[in-house]
Amino acid sequence: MEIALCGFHRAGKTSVFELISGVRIPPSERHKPHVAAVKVSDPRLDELARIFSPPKITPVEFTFVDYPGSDGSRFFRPDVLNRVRASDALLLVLGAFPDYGGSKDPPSELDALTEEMILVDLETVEARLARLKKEGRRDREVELFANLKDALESGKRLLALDLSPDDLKSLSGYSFLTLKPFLCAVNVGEDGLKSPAEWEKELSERGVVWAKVSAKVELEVEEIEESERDLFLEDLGITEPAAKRLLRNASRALNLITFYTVNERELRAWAIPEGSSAYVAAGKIHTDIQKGFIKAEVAPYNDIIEAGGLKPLKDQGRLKLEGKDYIVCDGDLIYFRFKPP
Ligand SMILES: Nc1nc2c(ncn2[C@@H]2O[C@H](COP(=O)(O)OP(=O)(O)O)[C@@H](O)[C@H]2O)c(=O)[nH]1
Ligand SMILES: [Mg+2]
Repeated sequence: MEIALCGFHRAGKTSVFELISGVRIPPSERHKPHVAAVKVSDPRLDELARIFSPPKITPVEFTFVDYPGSDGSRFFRPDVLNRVRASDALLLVLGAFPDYGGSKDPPSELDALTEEMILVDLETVEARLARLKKEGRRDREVELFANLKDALESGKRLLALDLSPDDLKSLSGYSFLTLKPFLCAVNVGEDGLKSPAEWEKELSERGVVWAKVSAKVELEVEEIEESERDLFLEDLGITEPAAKRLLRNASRALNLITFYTVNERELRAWAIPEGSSAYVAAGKIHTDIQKGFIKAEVAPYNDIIEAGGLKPLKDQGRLKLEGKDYIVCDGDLIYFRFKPP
């Protein structure tokens, strides 16, 4: 899962990237692109690790990419576009701290970014439509692209359209920006963490998943000695590190659930879209497991904790044996039976 940080120049993208990744970027490196893999902390994985004591524990990882902006109002320039298009999701950084040169109003900032993304997608849609027209086509694809054009022209994200799985599949090669799931990090000043702001309601009413960060201050707090840190955090109204807050929100915004696998070598957490089948989950691990899929032995997390392990659950006959179409639940521990190639 790759997440691209997007936002206007000096909104705080690189600072948020530093917070999430734990990497510190010196001034001489700030104009370069940055990539970091970030492990997602997961209390359930810690609990399972206590039960299974595996030699190796592998949490879910998200890859974050931070692209440098340049002066001027646009972010989605051609050089940035390819990387953003290749990402699975977007983290929109909205500047709202007092020194920020932009609007400082997160909903307007979001609208301005959305408008840019809509224009980029519209260009792709129009080019495709022109081509289809030239070929004299009158099929479903023409109808679909005409619908996309209407939606974009009326200022809608493609994500807001209720596209069928078939349509989504046929659009997957276009990497539309407004079809990518996103969440917002609103970068407020140090006073902004404590007090609720007017824009909060507006963002929430729009169904946007967002979290407040105060990137500069939170980076500074991390430099403070641990023994003194709590006092500062309390003073700022911070109950949880920004990285944790953002990653928790990311899973929600991206509609991801976690399933687990364990063997004598490794306990591992995997993220898949909510609603995925056991077949899709198997493919996440290895195409051989997917191709040779026989059955999935499923133990829900709560059952394992309640029984105190997998063995007692098995002895009580409470392991579920599921087929390819089983819809995986958040927290399932799964053992895949498959025919090796
Ligand atoms: N006062 C204040 N300054 C910030 C905050 N976040 C970022 N900055 C500063 O704003 C400037 C631009 O931040 P940067 O993360 O490089 O923005 P980018 O262009 O979006 O990558 C830097 O000098 C940061 O130190 C903040 O929350 N408060
Ligand atoms: Mg930057």
